[in-house]
Amino acid sequence: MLDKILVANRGEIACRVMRTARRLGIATVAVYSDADAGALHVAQADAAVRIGPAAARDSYLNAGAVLDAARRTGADAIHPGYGFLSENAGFADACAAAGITFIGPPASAIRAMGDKSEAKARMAAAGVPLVPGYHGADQDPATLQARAAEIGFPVLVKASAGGGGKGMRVVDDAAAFDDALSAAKREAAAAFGDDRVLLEKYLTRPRHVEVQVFADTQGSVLYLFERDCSIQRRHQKVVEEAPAPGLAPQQRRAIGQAAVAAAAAIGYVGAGTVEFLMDEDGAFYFMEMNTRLQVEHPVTEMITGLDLVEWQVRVAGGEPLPMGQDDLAIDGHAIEVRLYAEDPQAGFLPATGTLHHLRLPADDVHVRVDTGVRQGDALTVHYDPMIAKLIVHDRDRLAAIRRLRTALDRTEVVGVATNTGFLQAIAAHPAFAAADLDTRFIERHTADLLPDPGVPGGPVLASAVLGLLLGRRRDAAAAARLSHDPWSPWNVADGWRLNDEATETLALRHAGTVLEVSVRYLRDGTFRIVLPDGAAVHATGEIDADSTLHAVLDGVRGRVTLVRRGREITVLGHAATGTHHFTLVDPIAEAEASGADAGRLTSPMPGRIVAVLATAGQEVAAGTPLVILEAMKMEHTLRAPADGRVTDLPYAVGDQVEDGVPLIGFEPA
Ligand code: MV4
Repeated sequence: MLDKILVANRGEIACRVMRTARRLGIATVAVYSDADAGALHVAQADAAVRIGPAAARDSYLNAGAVLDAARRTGADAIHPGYGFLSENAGFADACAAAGITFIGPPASAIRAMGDKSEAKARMAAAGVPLVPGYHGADQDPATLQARAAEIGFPVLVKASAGGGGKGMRVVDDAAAFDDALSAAKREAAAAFGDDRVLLEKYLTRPRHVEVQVFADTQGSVLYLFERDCSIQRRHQKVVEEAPAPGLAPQQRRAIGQAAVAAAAAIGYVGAGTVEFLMDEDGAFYFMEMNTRLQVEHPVTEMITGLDLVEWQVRVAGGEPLPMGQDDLAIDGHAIEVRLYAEDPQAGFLPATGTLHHLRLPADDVHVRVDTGVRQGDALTVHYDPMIAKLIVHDRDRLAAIRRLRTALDRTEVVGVATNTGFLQAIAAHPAFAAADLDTRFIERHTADLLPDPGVPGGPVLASAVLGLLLGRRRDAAAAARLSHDPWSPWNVADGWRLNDEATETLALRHAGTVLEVSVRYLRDGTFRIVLPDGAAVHATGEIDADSTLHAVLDGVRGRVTLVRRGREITVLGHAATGTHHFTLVDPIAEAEASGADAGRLTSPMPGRIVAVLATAGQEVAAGTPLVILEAMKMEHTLRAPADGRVTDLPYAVGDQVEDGVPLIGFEPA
């Protein structure tokens, strides 16, 4: 058994690995960048070593620094988690050379699965089903055209050096093939420096079904059943579940055995995932193999009752697999969703900020929350914007969906935009309940999943206003207690006026719309709020210590979480009401702010300029794309905020820019 494991990762996976290590009585070493000095995974480790500045390339991707930390702390093993160095064959070799156990597969297996074409060739040789296609070395356009015709259109042209959906092009008929091939080769050459392509039959409604495999150093290989990860956005998984809905036992055995054959063919050791495309007719085809523990491994743990990190540790320590294939069985159904700091209403742009309010569902027999953050933590652009994974389990899929909806209802985040509402919409969607899944689920149901935020209903707006008024009253009372004259009338915030009840007009901004309400302070200390549509609401209530607003609106008692920070008010209700952010409009503060950056378009995060689409002096219409920034593995297009003229473009393609730097000078018309 290993003695001390250094976890070469951060966030929820680092906390998760250390949780198992502690349970097994193994010492843990965390590594951290300057941005993570106060992070949860550092606090939970027995020892911690700083490995560099915030940027991942200088810290968590710095193999030398990680190995040095292992040597300095006497760690006899390194767990890479996922991402970062987890599929870096050179790092696996370096660990071996340093006499440190790499908790993962041999470097040779990582290399074998790293090249997509080589991987497919080896899978074909091992009898693992591949999508009908052509992976040959002859790249003559005439040959490719002929092979495409044999495959039958529609055909997918894929960059051999590509992956993750990059460099793919669908060709619907023979007439379009030549142009599409030329474009695909140009893109592949530009993106990967290698213009080789492969051809495949295009599956029009595939599901992404992956199989968890495990192999030990004595040659045993098992499958731990499958996961359906079809609900993805831009090749980023959003919802994962186990087992895959609707598979017959024979199919389950067949895809499991195919995955075992794939792992055995490359001499695999440790935890691995073999990804397949499953067609509507139930046929499955090898897509790729991931030589690491996956983000979504908890759903497999929940249906098998196993701890996959414990298996990793034991296998890395030379032990045989703890169970045989016939000992494994599926119990119930599990679903995982990834709670991200991103703004679905802004094209899922990663969100940064501070987690001023963070309330996640409590763990119980049906709910597991894996997280690496705490209330008060800052989320930066340096790393993946994951806040937590919510994993639920129950006896069957519909019961698990109900658990998921409840868990999402109990998820409250204020301080950064999140995808909570988007996840709730998926969990509530009839197509999800019907397991009508394929990789274009989100694309097909976008209108339902991303409705316009719209103007919030009366109770939500009234609650926000009531929260503001009660907060002001509480702040005034606190100030009075601190002042030299607690009973001074200047310390009262009840709008008292001689001979009449006071009234006040408030303006709140919600999703870009300013909502005006008027408030009448009634003699009994309650309020009469008139909403923008003219409806009047009698309101009273109180806010308790944990930000719960107990409101009585027109005699109806209700409860929402209400978080106020200065002029920002967030109302978090149930799925039906969702989360609504309001900003109290302060005309003076807004006038000061708007003068500062009018017409400047600044970089939303550190990144690299990949396109400049305008020239200084050019007149453009509102919404015209001007600059494209690449950051966080995504492209972000900065557009003209209004009709006007571009006055300055200080950066060129290829320039690295920091967060907040002005990228475009712009004069509104
Ligand atoms: C395909 C396909 C349809 N037909 N191959 C996308 C990324 C890479 N893993 C393979 N991908 C696909 N390959 C054939 N012959 C559709 C996809 C695909 C996809 C696959 C799995 C999960 C999400 C996806 C999203 C878009 C396209």
